Amino acid sequence: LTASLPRDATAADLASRLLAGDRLALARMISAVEAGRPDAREQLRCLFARTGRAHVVGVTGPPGSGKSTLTTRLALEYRARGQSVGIVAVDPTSPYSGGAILGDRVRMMELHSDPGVFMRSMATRGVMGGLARSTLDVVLLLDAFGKDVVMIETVGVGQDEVEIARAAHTTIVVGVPNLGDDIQAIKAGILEIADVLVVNKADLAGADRLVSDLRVMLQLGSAPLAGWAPPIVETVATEGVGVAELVERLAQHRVWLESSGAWHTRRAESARRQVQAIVEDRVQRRLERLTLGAEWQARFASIAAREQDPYSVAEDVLDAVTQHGQ
Ligand SMILES: Nc1nc2c(ncn2[C@@H]2O[C@H](COP(=O)(O)OP(=O)(O)OP(=O)(O)O)[C@@H](O)[C@H]2O)c(=O)[nH]1
Ligand SMILES: [Mg+2]
Repeated sequence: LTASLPRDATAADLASRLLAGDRLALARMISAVEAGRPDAREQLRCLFARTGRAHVVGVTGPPGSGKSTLTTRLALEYRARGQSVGIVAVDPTSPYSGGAILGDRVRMMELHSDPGVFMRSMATRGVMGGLARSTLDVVLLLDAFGKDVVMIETVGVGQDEVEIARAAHTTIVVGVPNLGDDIQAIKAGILEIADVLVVNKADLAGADRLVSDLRVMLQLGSAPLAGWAPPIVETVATEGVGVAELVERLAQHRVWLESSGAWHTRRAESARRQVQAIVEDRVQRRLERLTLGAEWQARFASIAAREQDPYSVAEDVLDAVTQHGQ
Protein backbone atom coordinates (compact mmCIF):
# COMPACT_ATOMS: atom_id res chain seq x y z
CA LEU A 1 0.00 0.00 0.00
CA THR A 2 2.62 2.51 1.11
CA ALA A 3 6.33 2.54 0.54
CA SER A 4 8.41 1.96 3.63
CA LEU A 5 8.88 4.85 5.97
CA PRO A 6 12.43 5.31 7.31
CA ARG A 7 12.75 5.39 11.07
CA ASP A 8 14.64 8.63 10.94
CA ALA A 9 12.17 10.43 8.64
CA THR A 10 12.18 14.13 9.51
CA ALA A 11 9.12 15.99 10.71
CA ALA A 12 8.84 17.64 7.29
CA ASP A 13 9.08 14.26 5.50
CA LEU A 14 6.40 12.78 7.69
CA ALA A 15 4.17 15.82 7.23
CA SER A 16 4.43 15.78 3.45
CA ARG A 17 3.74 12.05 3.32
CA LEU A 18 0.72 12.47 5.57
CA LEU A 19 -0.58 15.25 3.34
CA ALA A 20 -0.12 12.94 0.35
CA GLY A 21 -2.42 10.41 2.01
CA ASP A 22 0.12 8.02 3.52
CA ARG A 23 -1.63 6.13 6.35
CA LEU A 24 1.68 4.91 7.74
CA ALA A 25 2.83 8.50 8.25
CA LEU A 26 -0.51 9.30 9.87
CA ALA A 27 -0.19 6.34 12.25
CA ARG A 28 3.37 7.31 13.14
CA MET A 29 2.39 10.89 13.90
CA ILE A 30 -0.60 9.80 15.97
CA SER A 31 1.70 7.59 18.05
CA ALA A 32 4.07 10.50 18.62
CA VAL A 33 1.18 12.68 19.78
CA GLU A 34 -0.21 10.00 22.07
CA ALA A 35 3.16 9.34 23.64
CA GLY A 36 3.61 13.08 24.18
CA ARG A 37 6.94 12.90 22.35
CA PRO A 38 8.66 16.23 21.66
CA ASP A 39 8.98 15.48 17.92
CA ALA A 40 5.17 15.51 17.72
CA ARG A 41 5.20 19.26 18.29
CA GLU A 42 7.54 19.81 15.35
CA GLN A 43 5.43 17.55 13.11
CA LEU A 44 2.23 19.37 14.04
CA ARG A 45 3.93 22.67 13.27
CA CYS A 46 4.70 21.48 9.75
CA LEU A 47 1.05 20.56 9.19
CA PHE A 48 -0.90 23.22 10.95
CA ALA A 49 -1.34 25.51 7.96
CA ARG A 50 -3.03 22.64 6.11
CA THR A 51 -5.71 22.07 8.74
CA GLY A 52 -9.02 23.81 9.36
CA ARG A 53 -11.02 22.24 6.56
CA ALA A 54 -12.72 19.30 8.30
CA HIS A 55 -16.07 19.61 10.04
CA VAL A 56 -15.25 18.52 13.60
CA VAL A 57 -18.28 17.00 15.29
CA GLY A 58 -18.31 16.10 18.99
CA VAL A 59 -20.63 13.31 20.13
CA THR A 60 -21.07 13.32 23.88
CA GLY A 61 -23.54 11.95 26.39
CA PRO A 62 -23.88 9.56 29.30
CA PRO A 63 -22.42 6.03 29.25
CA GLY A 64 -24.43 3.58 27.19
CA SER A 65 -26.58 6.21 25.50
CA GLY A 66 -25.65 4.81 22.08
CA LYS A 67 -22.88 7.21 21.09
CA SER A 68 -20.76 4.56 19.35
CA THR A 69 -23.75 3.08 17.56
CA LEU A 70 -24.84 6.53 16.45
CA THR A 71 -21.32 7.55 15.40
CA THR A 72 -21.06 4.37 13.31
CA ARG A 73 -24.38 5.13 11.62
CA LEU A 74 -23.38 8.73 11.00
CA ALA A 75 -20.12 7.56 9.45
CA LEU A 76 -21.99 5.19 7.10
CA GLU A 77 -24.36 8.00 6.15
CA TYR A 78 -21.47 10.36 5.40
CA ARG A 79 -19.74 7.65 3.36
CA ALA A 80 -22.94 7.14 1.37
CA ARG A 81 -22.79 10.87 0.62
CA GLY A 82 -19.21 10.57 -0.57
CA GLN A 83 -17.58 12.20 2.45
CA SER A 84 -14.48 10.78 4.13
CA VAL A 85 -14.61 10.28 7.88
CA GLY A 86 -12.29 10.19 10.88
CA ILE A 87 -13.46 8.89 14.26
CA VAL A 88 -11.67 9.44 17.54
CA ALA A 89 -13.17 7.63 20.53
CA VAL A 90 -12.04 8.85 23.92
CA ASP A 91 -12.05 6.38 26.77
CA PRO A 92 -14.44 3.99 25.09
CA THR A 93 -15.95 1.35 27.32
CA SER A 94 -17.42 -0.46 24.34
CA PRO A 95 -14.65 -0.28 21.76
CA TYR A 96 -15.39 -0.14 18.06
CA SER A 97 -13.72 -3.48 17.61
CA GLY A 98 -16.54 -5.19 19.48
CA GLY A 99 -19.98 -3.66 19.81
CA ALA A 100 -22.37 -5.34 22.20
CA ILE A 101 -24.70 -6.66 19.55
CA LEU A 102 -23.80 -8.64 16.44
CA GLY A 103 -25.49 -6.13 14.13
CA ASP A 104 -23.47 -3.26 15.65
CA ARG A 105 -20.31 -5.28 15.25
CA VAL A 106 -21.01 -6.01 11.60
CA ARG A 107 -21.51 -2.32 10.86
CA MET A 108 -18.33 -1.38 12.68
CA MET A 109 -16.41 -4.02 10.72
CA GLU A 110 -17.77 -2.45 7.56
CA LEU A 111 -16.23 0.85 8.63
CA HIS A 112 -12.94 -0.82 9.57
CA SER A 113 -12.48 -2.19 6.06
CA ASP A 114 -13.37 1.12 4.37
CA PRO A 115 -10.25 3.11 3.42
CA GLY A 116 -12.37 6.28 3.51
CA VAL A 117 -12.69 5.87 7.27
CA PHE A 118 -9.97 6.17 9.90
CA MET A 119 -10.76 5.19 13.49
CA ARG A 120 -8.70 5.65 16.58
CA SER A 121 -9.38 4.97 20.23
CA MET A 122 -7.54 7.18 22.66
CA ALA A 123 -6.41 5.35 25.74
CA THR A 124 -3.99 7.87 27.13
CA ARG A 125 -5.82 9.08 30.21
CA GLY A 126 -3.32 9.96 32.87
CA VAL A 127 -0.37 10.09 30.50
CA MET A 128 1.48 13.37 30.58
CA GLY A 129 0.28 16.16 28.38
CA GLY A 130 -3.41 15.73 29.02
CA LEU A 131 -6.12 13.79 27.29
CA ALA A 132 -7.86 16.82 25.82
CA ARG A 133 -4.72 18.10 24.17
CA SER A 134 -3.57 14.84 22.63
CA THR A 135 -7.10 14.12 21.40
CA LEU A 136 -7.36 17.51 19.74
CA ASP A 137 -3.94 17.02 18.16
CA VAL A 138 -5.10 13.70 16.69
CA VAL A 139 -8.15 15.54 15.30
CA LEU A 140 -5.77 18.04 13.65
CA LEU A 141 -3.84 15.18 12.06
CA LEU A 142 -7.03 13.66 10.63
CA ASP A 143 -8.05 17.08 9.36
CA ALA A 144 -4.68 17.51 7.62
CA PHE A 145 -5.01 13.97 6.27
CA GLY A 146 -8.05 15.24 4.37
CA LYS A 147 -10.99 13.83 6.28
CA ASP A 148 -14.14 15.79 5.47
CA VAL A 149 -15.74 15.03 8.82
CA VAL A 150 -13.97 14.15 12.07
CA MET A 151 -16.16 12.82 14.86
CA ILE A 152 -15.01 12.68 18.47
CA GLU A 153 -16.91 10.42 20.87
CA THR A 154 -16.58 11.28 24.56
CA VAL A 155 -18.55 10.25 27.62
CA GLY A 156 -20.06 13.51 28.82
CA VAL A 157 -18.54 13.65 32.25
CA GLY A 158 -15.38 15.28 33.48
CA GLN A 159 -13.46 18.35 32.48
CA ASP A 160 -11.44 16.79 29.67
CA GLU A 161 -14.57 15.65 27.86
CA VAL A 162 -16.23 19.04 28.13
CA GLU A 163 -13.01 20.63 26.88
CA ILE A 164 -12.96 18.30 23.90
CA ALA A 165 -16.61 18.93 23.13
CA ARG A 166 -16.04 22.68 23.26
CA ALA A 167 -13.27 22.38 20.72
CA ALA A 168 -15.60 20.75 18.16
CA HIS A 169 -17.37 22.92 15.61
CA THR A 170 -20.64 21.17 16.25
CA THR A 171 -21.44 19.28 19.43
CA ILE A 172 -24.12 16.62 19.61
CA VAL A 173 -25.38 15.81 23.10
CA VAL A 174 -27.03 12.37 23.19
CA GLY A 175 -29.70 11.60 25.74
CA VAL A 176 -31.85 8.51 26.21
CA PRO A 177 -35.31 8.17 27.76
CA ASN A 178 -35.96 6.84 31.23
CA LEU A 179 -32.61 7.27 32.83
CA GLY A 180 -33.21 9.43 35.86
CA ASP A 181 -29.52 10.20 35.96
CA ASP A 182 -29.45 11.06 32.34
CA ILE A 183 -31.41 14.23 32.62
CA GLN A 184 -29.28 15.18 35.62
CA ALA A 185 -26.10 14.56 33.65
CA ILE A 186 -27.42 16.64 30.81
CA LYS A 187 -28.49 19.41 33.14
CA ALA A 188 -25.17 19.39 34.92
CA GLY A 189 -23.38 21.38 32.34
CA ILE A 190 -23.50 19.57 29.05
CA LEU A 191 -26.79 20.97 27.79
CA GLU A 192 -25.23 24.36 27.23
CA ILE A 193 -22.55 22.95 24.95
CA ALA A 194 -25.15 21.23 22.72
CA ASP A 195 -25.53 22.56 19.20
CA VAL A 196 -27.75 19.63 18.34
CA LEU A 197 -29.60 17.46 20.85
CA VAL A 198 -30.29 13.83 20.09
CA VAL A 199 -32.84 11.71 21.87
CA ASN A 200 -31.55 8.25 21.00
CA LYS A 201 -33.34 4.95 21.72
CA ALA A 202 -36.51 6.62 20.53
CA ASP A 203 -37.89 3.09 20.16
CA LEU A 204 -38.16 2.95 23.96
CA ALA A 205 -41.07 4.37 25.91
CA GLY A 206 -40.51 7.85 27.31
CA ALA A 207 -38.75 9.38 24.31
CA ASP A 208 -41.46 11.97 23.71
CA ARG A 209 -41.38 12.89 27.36
CA LEU A 210 -37.62 13.47 27.20
CA VAL A 211 -38.03 15.59 24.06
CA SER A 212 -40.50 17.87 25.83
CA ASP A 213 -38.36 18.02 28.99
CA LEU A 214 -35.37 19.02 26.91
CA ARG A 215 -37.41 21.62 25.06
CA VAL A 216 -38.38 23.20 28.38
CA MET A 217 -34.80 23.12 29.60
CA LEU A 218 -33.57 24.76 26.43
CA GLN A 219 -36.09 27.55 26.91
CA LEU A 220 -35.07 28.04 30.55
CA GLY A 221 -31.39 27.93 29.72
CA SER A 222 -29.13 30.68 28.53
CA ALA A 223 -30.36 32.96 25.76
CA PRO A 224 -30.24 31.23 22.37
CA LEU A 225 -27.44 32.17 20.02
CA ALA A 226 -28.50 34.60 17.34
CA GLY A 227 -29.85 32.53 14.49
CA TRP A 228 -29.31 29.09 16.01
CA ALA A 229 -31.73 27.28 18.29
CA PRO A 230 -30.41 23.76 19.02
CA PRO A 231 -32.72 21.31 17.27
CA ILE A 232 -33.79 18.07 18.94
CA VAL A 233 -33.54 14.98 16.75
CA GLU A 234 -35.01 11.62 17.72
CA THR A 235 -32.99 8.60 16.59
CA VAL A 236 -32.96 4.84 16.81
CA ALA A 237 -29.25 4.38 16.20
CA THR A 238 -29.47 0.59 16.03
CA GLU A 239 -31.83 0.89 13.07
CA GLY A 240 -30.42 4.04 11.52
CA VAL A 241 -33.70 5.90 12.06
CA GLY A 242 -33.27 9.68 12.18
CA VAL A 243 -29.63 9.54 11.08
CA ALA A 244 -30.19 11.20 7.69
CA GLU A 245 -32.07 14.02 9.44
CA LEU A 246 -29.23 14.36 11.93
CA VAL A 247 -26.69 14.69 9.10
CA GLU A 248 -28.87 17.45 7.62
CA ARG A 249 -28.93 19.28 10.95
CA LEU A 250 -25.16 19.03 11.26
CA ALA A 251 -24.77 20.46 7.77
CA GLN A 252 -27.18 23.30 8.62
CA HIS A 253 -25.19 24.07 11.73
CA ARG A 254 -22.01 24.30 9.69
CA VAL A 255 -23.70 26.64 7.22
CA TRP A 256 -24.88 28.77 10.16
CA LEU A 257 -21.39 28.81 11.69
CA GLU A 258 -19.90 30.07 8.46
CA SER A 259 -22.58 32.61 7.57
CA SER A 260 -22.80 34.10 11.08
CA GLY A 261 -19.04 34.41 11.54
CA ALA A 262 -19.21 32.02 14.51
CA TRP A 263 -16.89 29.61 12.69
CA HIS A 264 -14.05 32.09 13.10
CA THR A 265 -14.88 33.37 16.57
CA ARG A 266 -15.16 29.81 17.87
CA ARG A 267 -11.86 28.89 16.24
CA ALA A 268 -10.18 31.88 17.85
CA GLU A 269 -11.65 31.07 21.24
CA SER A 270 -10.56 27.49 20.92
CA ALA A 271 -7.08 28.65 19.86
CA ARG A 272 -6.89 30.77 23.00
CA ARG A 273 -7.66 27.73 25.16
CA GLN A 274 -5.25 25.60 23.18
CA VAL A 275 -2.37 28.04 23.54
CA GLN A 276 -3.15 28.39 27.24
CA ALA A 277 -3.10 24.61 27.65
CA ILE A 278 0.24 24.27 25.84
CA VAL A 279 1.80 26.98 28.00
CA GLU A 280 0.35 25.53 31.21
CA ASP A 281 1.70 22.14 30.31
CA ARG A 282 5.20 23.42 29.60
CA VAL A 283 5.31 25.69 32.64
CA GLN A 284 4.11 22.81 34.77
CA ARG A 285 6.91 20.54 33.57
CA ARG A 286 9.56 23.21 34.07
CA LEU A 287 8.22 24.00 37.49
CA GLU A 288 8.42 20.39 38.57
CA ARG A 289 11.97 19.95 37.26
CA LEU A 290 13.14 23.22 38.75
CA THR A 291 11.72 22.82 42.23
CA LEU A 292 13.32 19.40 42.65
CA GLY A 293 16.76 21.05 42.36
CA ALA A 294 18.96 21.20 45.45
CA GLU A 295 19.09 25.00 45.54
CA TRP A 296 15.34 25.31 45.79
CA GLN A 297 15.04 22.43 48.21
CA ALA A 298 17.27 24.43 50.57
CA ARG A 299 14.99 27.42 50.23
CA PHE A 300 11.91 25.33 50.96
CA ALA A 301 13.66 24.09 54.11
CA SER A 302 14.29 27.67 55.14
CA ILE A 303 10.59 28.48 54.65
CA ALA A 304 9.83 25.58 56.97
CA ALA A 305 12.24 27.10 59.48
CA ARG A 306 10.50 30.47 59.10
CA GLU A 307 13.66 32.12 57.77
CA GLN A 308 11.97 32.96 54.47
CA ASP A 309 8.34 33.31 53.43
CA PRO A 310 6.65 31.33 50.63
CA TYR A 311 5.42 34.48 48.87
CA SER A 312 8.88 35.83 48.16
CA VAL A 313 10.21 32.43 47.20
CA ALA A 314 7.26 31.96 44.82
CA GLU A 315 8.20 35.24 43.13
CA ASP A 316 11.74 33.96 42.61
CA VAL A 317 10.49 30.62 41.30
CA LEU A 318 8.22 32.44 38.86
CA ASP A 319 11.18 34.47 37.60
CA ALA A 320 13.26 31.33 37.18
CA VAL A 321 10.50 29.41 35.39
CA THR A 322 9.84 32.14 32.88
CA GLN A 323 13.51 32.66 32.10
CA HIS A 324 14.52 31.47 28.66
CA GLY A 325 16.53 28.34 28.12
CA GLN A 326 15.30 26.54 31.23
N1 LIG B 1 -33.10 0.05 21.95
C1 LIG B 1 -32.06 0.72 21.48
N2 LIG B 1 -30.82 0.37 21.84
C2 LIG B 1 -29.79 1.08 21.35
C3 LIG B 1 -29.97 2.18 20.49
N3 LIG B 1 -28.77 2.69 20.19
C4 LIG B 1 -27.86 1.96 20.85
N4 LIG B 1 -28.47 0.97 21.54
C5 LIG B 1 -27.82 -0.06 22.38
O1 LIG B 1 -27.29 0.55 23.52
C6 LIG B 1 -26.10 -0.13 23.94
C7 LIG B 1 -24.98 0.88 24.11
O2 LIG B 1 -24.64 1.40 22.85
P1 LIG B 1 -23.25 2.10 22.57
O3 LIG B 1 -23.32 2.64 21.19
O4 LIG B 1 -22.13 1.20 22.91
O5 LIG B 1 -23.33 3.28 23.63
P2 LIG B 1 -22.19 4.31 24.04
O6 LIG B 1 -22.89 5.55 24.43
O7 LIG B 1 -21.17 4.40 22.97
O8 LIG B 1 -21.58 3.59 25.30
P3 LIG B 1 -20.22 3.97 26.08
O9 LIG B 1 -19.17 4.28 25.03
O10 LIG B 1 -19.95 2.73 26.84
O11 LIG B 1 -20.55 5.14 26.94
C8 LIG B 1 -25.82 -1.18 22.89
O12 LIG B 1 -26.30 -2.41 23.35
C9 LIG B 1 -26.62 -0.71 21.69
O13 LIG B 1 -27.02 -1.75 20.86
C10 LIG B 1 -31.31 2.53 20.12
O14 LIG B 1 -31.58 3.48 19.37
N5 LIG B 1 -32.32 1.77 20.66
MG1 LIG C 1 -19.06 4.14 23.04
